[in-house]
Amino acid sequence: AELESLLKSAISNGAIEAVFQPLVSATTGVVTGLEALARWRTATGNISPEIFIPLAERCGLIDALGSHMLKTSIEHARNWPGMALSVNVSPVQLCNPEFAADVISLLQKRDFDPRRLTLEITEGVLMTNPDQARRSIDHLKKVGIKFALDDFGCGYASIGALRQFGFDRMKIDRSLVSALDQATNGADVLKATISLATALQIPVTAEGIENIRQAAILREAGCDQLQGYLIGKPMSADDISSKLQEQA
Ligand code: G
Ligand code: G
Ligand code: MN
Ligand code: NA
Repeated sequence: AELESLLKSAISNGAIEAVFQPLVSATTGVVTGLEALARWRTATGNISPEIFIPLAERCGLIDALGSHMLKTSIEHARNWPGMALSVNVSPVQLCNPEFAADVISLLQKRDFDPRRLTLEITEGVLMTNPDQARRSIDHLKKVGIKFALDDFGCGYASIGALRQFGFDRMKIDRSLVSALDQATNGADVLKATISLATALQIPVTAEGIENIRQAAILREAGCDQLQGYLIGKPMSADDISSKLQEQA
């Protein structure tokens, strides 16, 4: 209960910040987009999003947290013309019937091109509340916002779901990528998954790339976008600005 009230004030006083992780073209290595990730720094250390995101979901703060993240992320992305912006959205937000209209009005107020924005969602919501999820997704897609199915391969989402809900991109979970380092048939499963998505004309991002061998396998298997510590860790907005300057 104490953490809950700390979180509440952290959201309103700006103690929750966005860091950004580069998304690069698999063929050229050029940064084409940035994924915003929430960070909570306190006087006694950082609290992981693995703790405070589920807490926010449980105690009704996720809509406020999500809208804070979207606002700060687009404020920063304004300084990065041409870059795509990805923002994670909780299933709880997507099931709120007001979510879509709130996002659209926020983008309008801040004059941010909806075609630059991708919302990353995990598969859970597609099973628990498919009707509301579909309504929110359809509404947001109409104005040009894109959707990525996050963490693909660590749960039950099927390639069918990708298509049914109109996802624009699939993100291969980093557990599948790290499995490439073991002597199993991990590479075959990955390649088959990527070919299926590619056959449906759904582009694939590989997450959690930590070494050049993984990068080579995934590029070869048809991923058009790579992400991970090898390419770039999540960074402050200032560090991203410098990185983009170098590439320009
Ligand atoms: O950044 P890190 O890898 O520590 O994130 C841990 C988890 O928290 C990931 O599953 C990530 O998607 C999630 N996460 C990070 N930032 C946000 C956010 O702004 N909103 C939501 N819903 N999840 C986030
Ligand atoms: O669930 P989602 O894919 O949004 O989670 C993103 C999380 O993964 C972030 O917390 C980020 O810090 C973490 N992450 C990003 N790249 C890597 C990587 O190469 N290795 C590991 N272990 N974690 C990563
Ligand atoms: Mn994500
Ligand atoms: Na992920």
